[in-house]
Amino acid sequence: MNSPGPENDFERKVRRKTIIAFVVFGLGILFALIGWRWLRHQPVSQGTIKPLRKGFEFNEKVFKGVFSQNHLEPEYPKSKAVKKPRVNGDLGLKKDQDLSSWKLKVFQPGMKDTIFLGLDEIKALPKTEIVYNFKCIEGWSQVTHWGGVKFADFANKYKLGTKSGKLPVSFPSDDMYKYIGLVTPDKTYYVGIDYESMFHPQTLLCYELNGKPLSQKHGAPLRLIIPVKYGIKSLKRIGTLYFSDNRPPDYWAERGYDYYSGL
Ligand SMILES: Nc1nc2c(c(=O)[nH]1)N[C@H]1C(S)=C(S)[C@@H](COP(=O)(O)O)O[C@H]1N2
Ligand SMILES: [Mo]
Repeated sequence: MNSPGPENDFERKVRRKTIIAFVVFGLGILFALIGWRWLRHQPVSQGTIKPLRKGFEFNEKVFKGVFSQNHLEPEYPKSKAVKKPRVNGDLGLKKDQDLSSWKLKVFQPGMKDTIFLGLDEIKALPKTEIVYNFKCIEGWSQVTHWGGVKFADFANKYKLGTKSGKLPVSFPSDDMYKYIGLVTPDKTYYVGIDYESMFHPQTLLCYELNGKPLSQKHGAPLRLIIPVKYGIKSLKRIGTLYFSDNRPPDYWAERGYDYYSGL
């Protein structure tokens, strides 16, 4: 049986390697199972389990670190914009908005009176157009042409966003409220956005798509267009806009998506 010799030596080596391979493979599966069970038993925080939330927070730190007011998303000629932009998401848009009675409600801490603005007052500010690649977090994108008022122009005009009431001068700034919250008139869709991204020069309070007033499904009469974020943050049909040092509630963050959702 166990005849000595080179043949037997070879077989023994093969058998040993096979056993090692199986043990390593088995341990791998065991650790994967233990890891998976551990992950599943982690506490949930803001819609997702803590270790994944930590991953989001790390991403946020990295993105904020490299984020700059001077970094612009690429823009395209108008001819590149799609003729029939797709519609995605109708939270807060189930019924048509009566455009004649619509007002934008605006407030920030310490403000004496809440401001109500009509679309004509917003349109009175300088108009800015942008053609860029709108990206949905679900994985599609489309080049679209939008028109409206730069959020920074709007905030400056109404002296909004700073605690001192003076115009924002530089970024980052301790004088500014850390977040802006946006809510649909029926309050079913809401987002929170860091002030750096809101004051980015490409962020618009938008009232036009392809040179025409926004349709109901695209967010008439006024929506946000924020090219430095995924589409989830470009809230359609703004009812209320407010400033805060606390993170405003955010519909998709409550359901496990990344709060920051930056590109
Ligand atoms: N009020 C409201 N705004 C919204 C949504 C929504 O469901 N309701 N969906 C968001 C998402 S996920 C995307 S991708 C964009 C889509 O904008 P569009 O329909 O103009 O293409 O709107 C965003 N804003
Ligand atoms: Mo989206």
